[in-house]
Amino acid sequence: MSEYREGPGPAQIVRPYGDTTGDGRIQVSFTLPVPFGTPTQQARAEGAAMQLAAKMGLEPAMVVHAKGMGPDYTFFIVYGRVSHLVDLSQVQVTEREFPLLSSAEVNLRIRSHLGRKLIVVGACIGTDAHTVGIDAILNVKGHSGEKGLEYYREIRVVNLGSQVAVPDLVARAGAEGADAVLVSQVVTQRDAHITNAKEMSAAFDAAASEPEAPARPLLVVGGPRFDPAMAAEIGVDKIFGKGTTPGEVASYLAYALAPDSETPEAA
Ligand code: B12
Repeated sequence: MSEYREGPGPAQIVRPYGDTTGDGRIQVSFTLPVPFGTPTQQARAEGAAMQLAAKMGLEPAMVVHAKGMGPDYTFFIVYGRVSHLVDLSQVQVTEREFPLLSSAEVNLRIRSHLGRKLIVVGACIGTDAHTVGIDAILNVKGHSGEKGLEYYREIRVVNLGSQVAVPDLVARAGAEGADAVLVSQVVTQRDAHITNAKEMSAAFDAAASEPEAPARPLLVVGGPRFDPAMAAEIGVDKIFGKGTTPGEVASYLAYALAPDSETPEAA
């Protein structure tokens, strides 16, 4: 393992860079339930923030921004130095397990493997009304310069929108003969995204265990604060996190549901 050193290059041990290379300076923001009204309250609030910064190992530290958030809360930005080192050799990255395909390749895979359109049912479940993410994946206009799944000739998309109850999602997926169910969860307060996703996967498992029920569809969950490594724990097949593009999702669907093709891939 190489040692920490100043300057550019492939060092394995690195420190944060604030004002100068390797100075260990970082910036953190947080909110405390303390008022920021009178000068005395402001001094106490900043003192509270400094105490937290010291306990977090920021030394020296400085409150560079403090702002009252309503009568009882204060938002802070603290700038300070940490002594911790980052060992890049210990960083674990989940590699994408499927190749990225063009839309033509995805269509060809589906056509030659399934011989019919691949059916995708999408929804934002629970009380979550944040539809921009799932729409970015499903709607033809897409995201990040990539067309959404509706654009794919061999994919039929049923977008149920927001605040869909899990029993309704299960029923609709069954009625549509869904090959894959795509669920979005953006609100994460009290881990609602995890609870809701687990409830959803359990409901699909239960439906699939009924006599003569069709196989459980592929379950795909997405949202900005999901950890993609949690799929097994949540009981789904795949999790996509922040910054996902429609092409990645289409490629995964082809990989998972139309894995082999006897015919050569389209250009
Ligand atoms: C727009 C927005 C809204 C809009 C939503 C409009 C709509 N039709 O979607 C409105 C104003 C309605 C709204 C309401 C609320 N919001 Co809001 N909202 C946002 C905001 C600003 C942007 C979200 C967004 O559209 N991002 C853009 C999309 C493209 O990104 P994305 O969602 O991450 O999706 C990408 C990936 O995650 C992934 N993905 C997402 N889903 C899926 C699904 C699948 C299957 C796959 C494969 C991939 C995938 O692919 C997408 C493309 O890359 C965020 C803050 C932020 N900057 O993120 C807050 C935010 C999400 N909202 C928040 C909150 C608290 C609320 C409210 C509770 C506020 C309130 N008190 O009323 C309500 C809740 C309403 C409800 N019932 O859900 C909080 C959530 C905090 C938390 N920890 O949960 C946030 C983070 C703001 C904050 N910092 O406080 N909100």
